[in-house]
Amino acid sequence: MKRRELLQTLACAPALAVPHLAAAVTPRTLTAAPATLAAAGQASLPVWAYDGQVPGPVLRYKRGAVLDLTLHNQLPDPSTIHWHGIRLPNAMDGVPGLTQAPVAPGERFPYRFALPDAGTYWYHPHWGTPEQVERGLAGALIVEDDVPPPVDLDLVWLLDDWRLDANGRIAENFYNFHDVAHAGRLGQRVTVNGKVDLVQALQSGQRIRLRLINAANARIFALSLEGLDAWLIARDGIPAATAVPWEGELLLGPGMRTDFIIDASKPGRHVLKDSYGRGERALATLEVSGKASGARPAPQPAQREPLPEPDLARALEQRMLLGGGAMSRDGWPQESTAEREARRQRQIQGAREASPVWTINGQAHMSHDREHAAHASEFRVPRGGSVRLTFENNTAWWHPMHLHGHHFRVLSRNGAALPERPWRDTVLMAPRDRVEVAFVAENPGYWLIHCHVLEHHAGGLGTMFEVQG
Ligand SMILES: [Cu+2]
Repeated sequence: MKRRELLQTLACAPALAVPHLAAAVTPRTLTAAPATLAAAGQASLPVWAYDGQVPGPVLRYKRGAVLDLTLHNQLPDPSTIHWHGIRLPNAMDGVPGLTQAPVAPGERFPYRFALPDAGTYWYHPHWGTPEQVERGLAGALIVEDDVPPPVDLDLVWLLDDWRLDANGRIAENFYNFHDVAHAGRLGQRVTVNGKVDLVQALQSGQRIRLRLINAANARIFALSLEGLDAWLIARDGIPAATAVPWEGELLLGPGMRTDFIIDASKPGRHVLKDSYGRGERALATLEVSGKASGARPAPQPAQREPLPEPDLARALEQRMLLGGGAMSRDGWPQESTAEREARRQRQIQGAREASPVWTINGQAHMSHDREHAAHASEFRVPRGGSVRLTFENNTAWWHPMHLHGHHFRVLSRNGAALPERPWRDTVLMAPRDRVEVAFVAENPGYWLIHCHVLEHHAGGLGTMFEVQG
């Protein structure tokens, strides 16, 4: 059976029927609950955690395996799990009020779907997302290559930042107006796997794979590593055509992933740095012991499995104009006086709710983490149809735009064609950028397109489209 047919079979079959995949299924439970643990440089920090860990456990599967996981919600709030970057049936996408009911406190929800693509992915809630992700609910989902590039160590580093208050606790000012209207919630404490100043010991001569995941609410990491030979081999899970030497700063927006191969050829301490915004921060250190070893040939990325190729000649063309935010040229979303007052009262009473600040094609899509059914689809496309989508960022801010359930090719940026047409599930847009992407609408259902700065999404910067089955 061809892969495309397989996916179509999966898409129209009930979630439990996956007869064509022989890989073993090992059911497991993942519990989301409050916990107090050492994280973000604090000896005991109250967090929300998956299985008592921050970040959550690394979930590892073979390509083609079936993920069979039951979320047990022991949080005081409803929750769901979204599987970022995975091409899956719509009912498994974890969007409350759109693909499933929110999982109430004390309740369980089974997620069961095949993993079609190898790569570095991640999971996080999609209900009350700015708060739940900031409190610690995020983890890596690794789907192993059929034939991985040979390495001595395969490391997964989940990058995050934390805003702590004067008492060293997670600051409670979620959804505050300034964060929503500007760059989102940035924290003063930057961590790798929940730790400040993580040190990884290596032996000289080792070759490692380093998988980086940006799980921060809003921080764009500007990553650099000096002193070691390093190559970029995958973005957003998808292998690059060839390994690209890592030089200078690599921008990794919220939701985005990047995989590197790094050779521990020189002894000493080599620091992974972030130079986003003002100043420079050490994220983690690779500490190489032993004698210097010689340079090795560049690695080969894993073989890329074919993804459904968009048919540009017949594609549905859509434009998405991103507007609003602080310093907007064209004004802010319109609200009636009554709506504004009702929302202000709810906020005063403690509702976790943003104000409408951002728009797509003139509409602020509010309550997007809770009440999707109240929104209209931005466009509809028959299953198997191609879509050519142009994002125009008419704002003064950066936005990592994420498409649920699909990979897309990036065709051009600001009128300049990208010859390789790289595959992504999240594309980072600078202020005033114009980016064209294209994809095949594979699976029936309602899919989100939104900014992965979580406060921007909460403030209206998201929409959805329908794939008609
Ligand atoms: Cu944004």
